[in-house]
Amino acid sequence: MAFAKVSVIGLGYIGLPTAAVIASRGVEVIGIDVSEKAVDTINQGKVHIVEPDLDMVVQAAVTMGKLKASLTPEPADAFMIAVPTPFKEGKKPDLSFIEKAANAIAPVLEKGNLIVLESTSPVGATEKLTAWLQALRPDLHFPGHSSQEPDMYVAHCPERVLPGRVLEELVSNDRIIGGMSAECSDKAIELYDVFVRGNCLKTTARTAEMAKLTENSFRDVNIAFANELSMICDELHINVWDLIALANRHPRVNILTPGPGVGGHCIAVDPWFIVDSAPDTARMIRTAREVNDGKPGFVIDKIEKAADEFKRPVIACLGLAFKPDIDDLRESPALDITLKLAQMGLGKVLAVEPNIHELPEKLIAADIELLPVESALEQANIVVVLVNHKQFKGLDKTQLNTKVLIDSSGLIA
Ligand code: SAJ
Repeated sequence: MAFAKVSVIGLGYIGLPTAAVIASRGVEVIGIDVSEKAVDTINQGKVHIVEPDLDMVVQAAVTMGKLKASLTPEPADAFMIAVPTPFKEGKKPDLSFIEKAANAIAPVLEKGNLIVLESTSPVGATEKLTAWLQALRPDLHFPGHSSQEPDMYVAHCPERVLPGRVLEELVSNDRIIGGMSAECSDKAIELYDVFVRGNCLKTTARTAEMAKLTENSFRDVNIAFANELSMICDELHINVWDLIALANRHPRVNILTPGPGVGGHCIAVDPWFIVDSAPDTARMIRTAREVNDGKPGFVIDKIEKAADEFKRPVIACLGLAFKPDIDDLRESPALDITLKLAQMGLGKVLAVEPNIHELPEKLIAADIELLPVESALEQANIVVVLVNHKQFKGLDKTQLNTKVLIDSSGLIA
């Protein structure tokens, strides 16, 4: 086998499922993470993140002896880097985790190794990674950075899986593979062929980087259109949900769903990488980000106005997750809105989130109570729909007749 041993650097939402799926194909996988807790948990066959079926796949891979986690890298045939790429001050991409990964693997690299960057990255990051590795290992020859025939392979293959469907999409999605050279792309395709059923589409590293940013920006711009429409319709006293349903009957119109804002760790971040690279040209992409970032404030203003009508209203917030039918509360506009309402002291805030059993510490500290939907509705004067979880779909709407309803997600409307 061309890849007898694969190392995955960063065992988070992308790295761990990737490591486990490759291990399930019989390849020896060593996962590297800086968190001792994550490493220990995985080595016990358990998981430290929530994703459907991931626990089973990890447990099987660890039990079979194919997946092992460690704090320190060791030699392997291929290294897949799946570390975070957040933005820092001024919405500039922060590549420090990629640089740390390069520093960590450099000492164990051997001639002929493949290094794949999976982290969503600004254009030029794969070239930077290659330059860092070349500087750290002058004895090896990296593509584009050595005067001699390269003996190392470097490529970018951005992850594209949807949280909540990661295991399925890891295998079934097409992959964009952009090598530092055509040989690098071919080598990386060999690796992805081990576990990907979709097509591996060959391109350059820069195009692959831009493709991933483009996909998430496309979605962000389209969601911004829906969010802007919802605010315009509010001003014009038009039901935006009826409007969208009608407009979407046109064969070439497909408007997405307005919501309380755009959450998650990708769509609200990645477009800024394009804006940072082309600040004067990326005008629509920047505006879309601003529209979506402004939506939670719009929802809060509406709730504040409604609360003015009561002495100390009870406000029930339905949904805390960053999107429907998941339990992921990170970067969630619904959670931010709920917390802000409590901090503003508008009234008693009740949270309903059927996918979790206890509230995060900061919500408890703000005196927010987690309740089943029925009890929250019983007590509430104002009901705010933030996330369209399936558990809310069958709600008895007559129960809401006596309440002020603010439906940011179109559950009832
Ligand atoms: N949202 C709306 N209205 C919609 C659709 C989504 O308000 O019509 C909101 C959601 O509620 C959520 C946010 O947008 O807060 C993002 O949700 P999402 O389901 O659109 O995307 P993510 O962030 O879960 O995953 C995205 C995916 N990218 C695309 O669909 C182009 C996924 O394939 C990527 O792998 C992932 O980002 C990533 O890691 O980059």
